[in-house]
Amino acid sequence: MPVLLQAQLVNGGFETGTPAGWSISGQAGVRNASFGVTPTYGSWAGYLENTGNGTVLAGDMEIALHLPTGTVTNFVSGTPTRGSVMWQNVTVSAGQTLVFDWNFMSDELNESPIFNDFSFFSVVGATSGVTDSFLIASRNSSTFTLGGPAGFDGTTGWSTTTYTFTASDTFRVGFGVMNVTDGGHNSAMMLDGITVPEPGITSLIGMFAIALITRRAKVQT
Ligand SMILES: [Ca+2]
Ligand SMILES: [Ca+2]
Repeated sequence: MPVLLQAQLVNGGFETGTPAGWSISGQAGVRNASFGVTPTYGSWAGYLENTGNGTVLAGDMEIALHLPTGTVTNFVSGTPTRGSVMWQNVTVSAGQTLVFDWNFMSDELNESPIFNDFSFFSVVGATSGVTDSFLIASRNSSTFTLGGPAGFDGTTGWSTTTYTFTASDTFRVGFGVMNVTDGGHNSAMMLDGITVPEPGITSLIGMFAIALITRRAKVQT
């Protein structure tokens, strides 16, 4: 059996009740059900928001996440102002996946669409040259259920996103929430169940089957 690289992603479910293992630039932490949204696994979820004195500029986010200049300002039209990011480095083999649950919420839903607050995630390899970034949700592109936690107009509800690593490398996996046009009317993203599963059981079964076939062929000759 080959030795598999350990993914080493830690506290992806935030069940320490803290963001331990994650680096943060801006305002981020954890929330439990008392906040008004139930985590998808266990008692705690990660939480990032885009309003407040602790938030940071797009350029600060790009430096923290190892993203090219302009990445964070080009996700949507309009001018991003301030927000928050959290990240963690994880070592994986090509073909492994990153899986996470997210729930975006905004206090902009009854404001002008120019306040197109958004959330995103990024995956940047240390040596492979892989630099991927994706819009997750925004005030204008997402579907919301009105209501939600105090201070917000609505939530998208929980969704699961899967990303497949295309190289073996150590990747900086980052998540962010950004304010657009002004610095008011909070938007936030909760995260839970962030995992890099070990290579699938089906591929292990496949390897085992090939071993059996090889062995049988040897017996017959
Ligand atoms: Ca959790
Ligand atoms: Ca806002």
